[in-house]
Amino acid sequence: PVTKPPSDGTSRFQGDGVRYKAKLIGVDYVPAAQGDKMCLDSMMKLKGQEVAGRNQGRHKQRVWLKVSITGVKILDERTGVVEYDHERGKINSLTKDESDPRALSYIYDHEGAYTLFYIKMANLADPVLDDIKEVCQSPVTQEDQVIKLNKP
Ligand code: I3P
Repeated sequence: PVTKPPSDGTSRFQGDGVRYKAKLIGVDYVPAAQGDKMCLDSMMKLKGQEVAGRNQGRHKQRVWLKVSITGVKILDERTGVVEYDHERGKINSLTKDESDPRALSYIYDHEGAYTLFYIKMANLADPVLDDIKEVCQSPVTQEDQVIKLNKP
């Protein structure tokens, strides 16, 4: 995939970034940041739970997925509350769901605890996968440096 040149201040990922409508299929603790089979097993398990929930009349949580230069944020659609703020450098194993063109997953590494997020987009997942890849691969910007320097 082609990576865009370093941020020149006009990137669509600046500030609030790009917003997508989605639903949270599920969240699962996994033992590692990587592993194709591990991801697929976790996704299959979450999908099973989704089906079981639907059979009991439950609905997936509606969310907004925001992709920006800092990473990915997941907000509750109704309240707008940021439920997850995922730093781009800690996003691993971005996976396209081969069984569902609208779904994707990734693993977030929070101080060595790994959590898989399985998300169903309102539309196709491909453009979102590309956006997340682009953000996670883009070179360190001045803004990142400033954030790092300001951290205690
Ligand atoms: C719904 C249908 C939708 C699904 C929704 C289901 O079932 O499968 O496609 O939304 O999930 O309830 P039904 O046709 O019986 O109404 P997604 O395509 O976004 O998964 P939800 O209830 O979790 O929103």
